[in-house]
Amino acid sequence: MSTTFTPSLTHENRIQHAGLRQKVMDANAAAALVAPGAVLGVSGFTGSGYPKALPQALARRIEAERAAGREFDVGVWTGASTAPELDGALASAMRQRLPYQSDPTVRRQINAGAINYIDMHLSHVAPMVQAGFLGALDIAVIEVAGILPDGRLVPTTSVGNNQAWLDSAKHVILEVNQWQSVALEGMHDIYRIALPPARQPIPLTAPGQCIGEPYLRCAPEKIIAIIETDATDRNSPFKAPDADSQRIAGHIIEFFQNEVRQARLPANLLPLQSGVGNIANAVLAGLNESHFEGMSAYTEVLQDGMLRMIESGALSFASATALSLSPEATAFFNQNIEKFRGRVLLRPQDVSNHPEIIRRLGVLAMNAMIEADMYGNVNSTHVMGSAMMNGIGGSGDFARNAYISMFMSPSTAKGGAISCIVPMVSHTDHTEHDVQVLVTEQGLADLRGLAPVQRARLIIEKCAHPDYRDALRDYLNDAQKTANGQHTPHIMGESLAWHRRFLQTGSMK
Ligand code: 0RQ
Repeated sequence: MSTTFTPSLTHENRIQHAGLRQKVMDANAAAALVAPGAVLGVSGFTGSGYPKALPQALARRIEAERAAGREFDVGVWTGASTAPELDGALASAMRQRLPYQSDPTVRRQINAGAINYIDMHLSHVAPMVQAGFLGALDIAVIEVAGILPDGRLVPTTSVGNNQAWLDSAKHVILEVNQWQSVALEGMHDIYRIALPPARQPIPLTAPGQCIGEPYLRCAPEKIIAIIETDATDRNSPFKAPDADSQRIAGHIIEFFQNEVRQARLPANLLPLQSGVGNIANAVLAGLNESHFEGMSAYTEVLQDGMLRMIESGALSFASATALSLSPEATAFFNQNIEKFRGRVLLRPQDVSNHPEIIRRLGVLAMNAMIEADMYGNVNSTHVMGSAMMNGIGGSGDFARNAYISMFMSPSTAKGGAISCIVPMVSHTDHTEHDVQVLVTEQGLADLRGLAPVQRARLIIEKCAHPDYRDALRDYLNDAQKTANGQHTPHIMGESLAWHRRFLQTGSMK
């Protein structure tokens, strides 16, 4: 992409459209425009670019309405997870939530059965909303860095589903955030994917290619309110990589080195995708210290690890839909934003996570999991089969379509009381067919070209914690003796006995 982009926005003049300046009001006045039962399409992706004022004002209004005995709830659709100012504030007011969250209060409400949570592949959301599969969208609430004289909108630190919300919603409320750097202008690539039968191939053949324009578009007459804010994105700091994460990173780097030696991957690898969380960050830190150079990323979130890789030169380009930076990395990014121009591009999530592009580029996908079974099926979302953790997020978009799909986790959880390698997963998000490599701190199982029983033997020996290996071997041996077929032997009455034992005794042992 061009590095000679000249931004139009200035810090002092963020709302440059004369007519829209008349729509500025405070958050309480804007919240009064939201009707009970409304479905809101809200900006925000992994703690970045979410509206900071309207959700809190709306939460106060809903509380007051309910105190006066009037029913009031809302549906909340986002890009992915947001922050306490949005998900936390509205948790008790939500009737419906999609497509991904990681907020403790929302999680509690989901698991109490109080919120209808629709856990979706992130690339599916925009087309399904645009096709009308999910019903009408009443109001888009979108954070922007500014508004140009002709009404084009400068996005902030995430793009997510913003263009889809602006296109589909009946009305739009904008938050213009003074805290967001005006220098973000030019670092986005907004491309619309048409619905069938008008859909065309997406002309993207390299992570750094621009195929759209750097602005969101919205018909000015749909905009019913503009709120001015000055508040930071709120991401939590990453933990320093612990020993297990470092071991996982080490196994992955060794695997990549061997793939290069075997001429199965080029010396600068293929575009990387990395999930959220501390393990993912540790893997990136490990890659930054490895000898790989000239790498690229075609991913969903750009977190601290990737920022450091860009800074060190190990990563030449990162395409994502959102930044997901710690407060320190956010400050560094904002102070040094010009260094990142031409090296970072934020795209709509139906492009960042699009199967066609992931398959074309040959993305190397690295995602965390809750548990895997000995045949390689992966559970990313449910604790003990029933309780929602966060959601599938983009992991399925990448896993199904990656060049090599890897899942990683420590081999145990809760101080060793849980084995993350189990006879049968208690919930399946990624089937064995979408999982080519499993990694724990114990080792890496390369499952490519193996049949189920071969996979099981390798996963047990390479990935399971030594405390659970014998029990897994016993289960597999017993299953081979008693199962009604030898392709994927299971003992139906026992396959979930480890989970049952944990629920009854607090330990799988
Ligand atoms: O619990 O928080 O109470 O300590 O799960 O586990 O090991 O810290 O790992 O933070 O990377 O999260 C899969 C949830 C992993 C995440 C998941 C408990 C463990 C701990 C967290 P505590 P860790 P992480 C692109 C990719 C789906 C979305 C995705 C996730 C907590 O990575 O949500 O991949 N992924 N998106 O103790 C019971 C087990 C457990 C367990 C771990 N087997 N049973 N509890 N835990 N294993 C990004 C987006 O889509 C936006």
